[in-house]
Amino acid sequence: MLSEAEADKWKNAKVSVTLSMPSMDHGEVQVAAEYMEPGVFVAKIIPTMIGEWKADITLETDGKSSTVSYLFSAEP
Ligand SMILES: [Cu+2]
Repeated sequence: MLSEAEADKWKNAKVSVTLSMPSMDHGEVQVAAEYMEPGVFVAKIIPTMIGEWKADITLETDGKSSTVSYLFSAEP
């Protein structure tokens, strides 16, 4: 079980997802992820093009932020 303080920390965390295409230069799409439960956030984004995309997922909590990047391919 999480303590109340730990649970609050998750509820107050901010998670956002930024999508871009590394091989193209048409900018980024940023979406805030919605809190579901501790450790679980959901963001729904529809890539606008077929091809290789990069998702930068940023977690902000206690004034600190960390980012992880994923590469994925959008297919029809
Ligand atoms: Cu593109």
